Amino acid sequence: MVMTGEDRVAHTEASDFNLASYLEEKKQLVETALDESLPITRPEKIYEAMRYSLLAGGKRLRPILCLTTCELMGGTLEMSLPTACALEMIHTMSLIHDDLPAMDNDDYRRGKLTNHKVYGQDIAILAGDALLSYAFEYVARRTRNVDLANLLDVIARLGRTVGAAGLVGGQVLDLESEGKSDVTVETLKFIHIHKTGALLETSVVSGAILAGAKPEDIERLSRYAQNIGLAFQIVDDILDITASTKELGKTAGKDQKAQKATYPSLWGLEESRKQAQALIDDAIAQLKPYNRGAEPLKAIAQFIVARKN
Ligand code: GRG
Repeated sequence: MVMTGEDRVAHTEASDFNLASYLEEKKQLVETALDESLPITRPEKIYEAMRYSLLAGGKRLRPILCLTTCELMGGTLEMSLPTACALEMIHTMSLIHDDLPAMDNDDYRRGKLTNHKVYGQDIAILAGDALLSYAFEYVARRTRNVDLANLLDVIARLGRTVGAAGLVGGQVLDLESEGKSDVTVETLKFIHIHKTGALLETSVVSGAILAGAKPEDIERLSRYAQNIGLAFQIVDDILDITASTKELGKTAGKDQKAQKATYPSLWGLEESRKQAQALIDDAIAQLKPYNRGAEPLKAIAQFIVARKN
């Protein structure tokens, strides 16, 4: 019998683990922490713009991954929650900038008007900048009970992830590839590893580092994350074709309109789905030594291919 993505998620739930309630519980923790992280002060406009996008919903996958790996490696919430919030601040800033007319030019994100549509491009750029710098301040000032060398490692990894070696580099190659008909799978992989995979990998690995995980565990979790990162983007490309604007909370069908090379445009939908599932199977194989402790990471990997937005 061939299992669909949703069958696989249900299968995980049948094995005693309820992903939906796990995600909901962690999401609530993150929502409350994010809300408390950023009170409005003077000049009110910039804090309001930052909060508008930071508290606009979203799956909160990156912070949840960080909390989950920290817990798996024996760490506590006070060790990982500030980094989890910082990951969401960085992710949110990247969405604000990605939506700008100079980049992907979208009017909707997470089912709401984009930041620049509400506050104007000037404030949207500044809100992104302010969220990015606050993320680093927040990790450095709020993290508790973490070995300082490990904390420094996490801060360095966050810096590398957002810069030219990560999100910015991936975005530049993405912009350069738009409208080109000769984009190779290798270039596409480079774009997605940097634009999407890097932050997901840092989310997974930073939780483990904060908990003081051993190098072999960090290596294993890195491989898990690289696989789910690429699968996440393949599914994103598929959803851009198959899901509606309402389901996505952002404009659907944009890749084709912008003549973007995507996995489905190179491989077709069916092969793209197969490739995403193969990556998820590889990711799950990395979790074998952790037995039942790895149920959440396993279920999250399955959720990534089964998701509808
Ligand atoms: C980081 C300095 C700096 C600049 C940003 C714009 C840019 C450079 C990079 C683009 C990064 C980007 C938007 C990548 C796409 C990642 C992606 C698949 C986003 C969707 O993530 P979900 O589905 O969204 O987790 P939610 O809304 O659920 O959080």
